[in-house]
Amino acid sequence: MTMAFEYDSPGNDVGALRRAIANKLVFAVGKDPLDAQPKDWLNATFLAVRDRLVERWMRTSRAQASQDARRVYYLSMEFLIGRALSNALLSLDLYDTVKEALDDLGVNLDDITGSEPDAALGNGGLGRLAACFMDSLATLALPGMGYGIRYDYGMFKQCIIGGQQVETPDYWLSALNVWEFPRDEVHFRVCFGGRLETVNGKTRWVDAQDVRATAYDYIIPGHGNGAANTLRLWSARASREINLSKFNQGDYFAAVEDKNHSENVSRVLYPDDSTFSGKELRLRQEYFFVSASLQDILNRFRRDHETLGMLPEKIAIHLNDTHPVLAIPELMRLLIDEHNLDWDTAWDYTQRIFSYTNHTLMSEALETWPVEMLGRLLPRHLQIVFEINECFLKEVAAGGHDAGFIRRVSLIDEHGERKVRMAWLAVLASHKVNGVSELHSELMKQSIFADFYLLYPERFTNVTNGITPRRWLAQANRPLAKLVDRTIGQSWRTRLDDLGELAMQVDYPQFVAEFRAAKMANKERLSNYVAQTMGGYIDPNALFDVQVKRIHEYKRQLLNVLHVITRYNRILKNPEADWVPRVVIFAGKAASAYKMAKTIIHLINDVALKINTDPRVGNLLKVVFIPNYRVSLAEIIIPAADLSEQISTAGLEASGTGNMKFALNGALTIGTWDGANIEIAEAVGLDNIFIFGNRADEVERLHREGYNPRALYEANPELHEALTQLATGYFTPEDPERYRLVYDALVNWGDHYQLLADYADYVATQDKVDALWRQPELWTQKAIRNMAAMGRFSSDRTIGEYADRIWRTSPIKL
Ligand code: 26Q
Repeated sequence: MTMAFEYDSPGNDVGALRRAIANKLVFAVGKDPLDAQPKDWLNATFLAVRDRLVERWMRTSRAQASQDARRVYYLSMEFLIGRALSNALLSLDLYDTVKEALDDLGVNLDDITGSEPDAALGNGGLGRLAACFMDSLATLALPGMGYGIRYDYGMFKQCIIGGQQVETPDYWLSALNVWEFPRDEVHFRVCFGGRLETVNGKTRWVDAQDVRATAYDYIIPGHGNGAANTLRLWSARASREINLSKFNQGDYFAAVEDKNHSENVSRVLYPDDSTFSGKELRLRQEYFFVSASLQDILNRFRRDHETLGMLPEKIAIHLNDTHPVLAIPELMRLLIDEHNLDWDTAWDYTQRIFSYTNHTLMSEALETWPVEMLGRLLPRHLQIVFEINECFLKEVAAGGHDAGFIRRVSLIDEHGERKVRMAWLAVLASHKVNGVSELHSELMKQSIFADFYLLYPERFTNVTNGITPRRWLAQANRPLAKLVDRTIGQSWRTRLDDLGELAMQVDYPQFVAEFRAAKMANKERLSNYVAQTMGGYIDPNALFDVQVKRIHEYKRQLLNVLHVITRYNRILKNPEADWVPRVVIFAGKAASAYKMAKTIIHLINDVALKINTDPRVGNLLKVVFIPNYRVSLAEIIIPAADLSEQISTAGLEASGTGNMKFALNGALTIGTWDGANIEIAEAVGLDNIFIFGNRADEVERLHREGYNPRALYEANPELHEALTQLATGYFTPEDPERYRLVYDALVNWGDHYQLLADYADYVATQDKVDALWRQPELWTQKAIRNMAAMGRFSSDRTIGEYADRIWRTSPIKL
């Protein structure tokens, strides 16, 4: 570096920020302040704030390199980040300063943060978990980065038209994306197709087509610690702009088509959650980002090290579910074919480098790729997988296992069309495999991975999920965060256990009252949002009963609807009784091909229409489906909830993370003994949570021994009434058959998710919720106890466990 290299560190007082924002507006955005729109102010503010992060970012990268710490690379197909501006401001502790600077310029900060589009590069829980993990990695100053795909189109936008979900594309890059740094100089070739050739005993992959992966970097600020990490997302570029020979032959369109074809790889996020569909483009996406990431990782390592000898000591690669599992044969290929390592060394390194998190036990979500497809697209990888399998099965056979066992653990499923089992490959190649809650990690060992658990018991472990308190309390719930700050100070942002000090506040009426006031402010905000975006009034004095998450049968939004219908019927039979007024709030997207999930959305809206317009009900019961659930909407809904619905069939929700967000924001949970609900119950105490329904072992027993939903339907008059209303078009007289299939699925076709088995206990537990609501003081005390017990569910704790027990890496010094 020459001595002439000088620059000004940006100042952080109101005046400096005011000038910086004004400068950015004029010189970078190119707007006259007289014409500037909220978007322009957003970009100007963004750029000014970004300047204040860049120094930290560079300092962090240099520290990571110079300290040569073991780096962790988090590979994920999804990062559900949401908005960046408020988060960055809070991490720099500049929120109030920038607010004031903008005030001076006649601009309201809240107006402009509201115009930022969400970065919605994920479906749901798994993608949001990855985003929380990025936040915690940076906040703990751990040396690491995330790798993923820069989809042009993120999660679709959901509109509700005539009560039904309609999807429209989310072209989130249409706004000037000032948060990303395009790194045109960082690019890698990713190959598909072609064939294998053997020359002098060495395999060569030839005649492949290729795309170019180009890097885009996103700054992930650490909270108040001067660190900033990188999330690197790959975008596909045609390796040649257009096919020149076709172009010269005068076929312009065919020439451009080729370009489009290769660039399609990073075009769109698959909007499927918890189902697997074996689409070739999806396989291309998986390999595309994994190959680019591994080339980048090895490049970086080679820059700082003479040989590859230290590779497994210096890097850890984490697989967020099986979606990036092709990283395993890709690392083998790179080490053997490109870096000339022998097979045994390459395999030893691979096993020491990789670790894997499983997020589901449901068979329909487990990835398996047809051998035929893999062989056509990635012939060398298929060959490597076969070879891994051969070595492995030999070892298993030598261990004395029988043919049935060998068939079950084989990486290749030989029933019908041959398929590669990606989860088996992940377990085999990783030194650690974890589930995401205690129950899930146990069930994982007993069910899908039972055979592997027998072979490699020491590999299996649990790391319960967590959430970042920066976004999910400090940012989303400013009224409550301020109250907590006033009461116990600000340390909870990075030491969430400190919330424990709040427990004693239940005896201070002043605090209890202020806690209620904060909740009320949040409910008013949500009520205003509903009024503005959907029309219609919801009364903030009512109990806000909330279920927001992807729509899926196992999550049992339908069970919630059955309770709503039952409540409606009860009110009609006894309108004068002393009912607790409730607003039942739903939000969530259905996968575009998931018929039943879409029908459930339709049903919620049909039931809502009937109930909300029934004058006999008035304000005693309202049902609202809020469209287009996403991170920024969750930040409004969750702080406003009184009751959190976590009612999955026991054994099926791996963890849940929404459950943690609600409890942290002072909602009480009604939930099944499932996923992290169990650990939440243990943390808050059974007196402070509403648990109902069959447990996982009972669910499993009913499943095995047979279960008779029709008998339950016939025996319970209220259930009978609700289901008959569904079957006979009570809510949709204009189309009486609309929900016949829903009825059939429950009563006649086995009720796969056992809603009817839990119905009676669920409704009875909802009555207990009402009873507690009538004692507002007691309710609030329990809500406070919930919040106070959430320390364990910080993603800082989660990431700390990964770092200690799985990645064996420690913070860098800044
Ligand atoms: C796979 C192949 C092809 C297309 C899509 C997919 C796919 C995509 C996303 C499969 C599954 C997912 C997402 C799964 C998911 O979000 N699981 C959730 O993970 C959370 C974080 O661990 C848990 O809290 C939830 O319990 C779990 O459901």
